[in-house]
Amino acid sequence: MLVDLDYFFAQCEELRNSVLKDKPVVIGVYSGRTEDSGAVSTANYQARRLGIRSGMPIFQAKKKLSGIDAVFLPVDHAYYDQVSEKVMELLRPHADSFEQAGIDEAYLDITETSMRDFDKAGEIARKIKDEMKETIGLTCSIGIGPNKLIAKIAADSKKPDGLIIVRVDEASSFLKPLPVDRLLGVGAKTRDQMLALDIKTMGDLATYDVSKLMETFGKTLGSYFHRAASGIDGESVHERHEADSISRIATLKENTRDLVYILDKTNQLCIQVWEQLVQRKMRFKTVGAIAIMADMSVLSRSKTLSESANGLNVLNDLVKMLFEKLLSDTNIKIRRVGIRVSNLEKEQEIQRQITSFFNHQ
Ligand code: DCP
Ligand code: CA
Repeated sequence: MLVDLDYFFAQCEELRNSVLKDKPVVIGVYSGRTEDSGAVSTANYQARRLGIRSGMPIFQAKKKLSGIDAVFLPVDHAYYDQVSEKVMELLRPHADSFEQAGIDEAYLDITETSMRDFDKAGEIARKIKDEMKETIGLTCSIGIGPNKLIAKIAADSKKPDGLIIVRVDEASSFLKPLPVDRLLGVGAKTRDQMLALDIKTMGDLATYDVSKLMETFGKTLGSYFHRAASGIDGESVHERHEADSISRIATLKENTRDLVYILDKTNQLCIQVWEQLVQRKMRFKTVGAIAIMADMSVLSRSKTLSESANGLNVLNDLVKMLFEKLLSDTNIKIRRVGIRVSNLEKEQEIQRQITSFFNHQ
């Protein structure tokens, strides 16, 4: 089973501000050069219906939505990470084995739990969707299939709020008409190369001469495309052992807005987080500051670096900057402070991650 949350960042924003639900909502990564420079991270379905897409320049999205009561918001990774953690906590107990595959998606091996019965698997999926809606307030799309590859493509085909079961004997007819770029690893460039060979659908790809595919795309990729288009995938669902974030949170002795006092506490938290990083030989790209305010509201700010870092001083400096920013945006006192590093990379594994996907044969 693959569970993927719908329009995740935008749905998180709707969750904390229900007024947004009736409007097109666009989440952007603002580069800061000019007011509107940057790219769309994601958008809710109202905005998508009006032509907004991930990756689109923000000025272009604004142009498309001009005259419409649309809402543009900057990404708030620390907050989405918190929601993501709750989502994963909800999902994990439903699986024999569990694999978080992104901030808003996870594979659940439910072979045992469902007793290999696809109808039972469907019931589990409905239960998960209900729980997700009731306890967290979010919708998701779920694909069920005989392997990870089919589950993923199935979930993608039924968004938003979808549930689809692709049984063993339905797999090839399900895949056959789909465009080739539904496959992981087929981007615009590869799609065009395939088009030149008159390969448009997965069916075309599955029946194409595999030796010719290998000639064009290389041996590894060529045979991967051939097998994947046929729905063949032997990958197991496995927990990624390295957590992809480390966080620490602490309560201040008294509620305060005094930066020196706050930093005294966050510096201790930074050391604890940094020690974990050193132990695991990890580098971070994103740093988040979290403040639980005197009125129990939660504020967070985060910063993503263009290059990963591992220094304690970098961490301290960023946390200082984030808390300065946070304080300047509110006049409420802070009760608890937290810091979080995410987007973690294992030093020697950065290269391996990129190639490992294609090395499974
Ligand atoms: N994301 C991003 N930039 C992209 C793609 C995604 O910043 N080019 C972020 C925002 C998304 C989140 O990752 O909310 C999850 O990505 P998905 O591809 O699952 O997209 P959504 O969840 O937004 O939409 P969907 O309903 O299609 O799953
Ligand atoms: Ca999603």
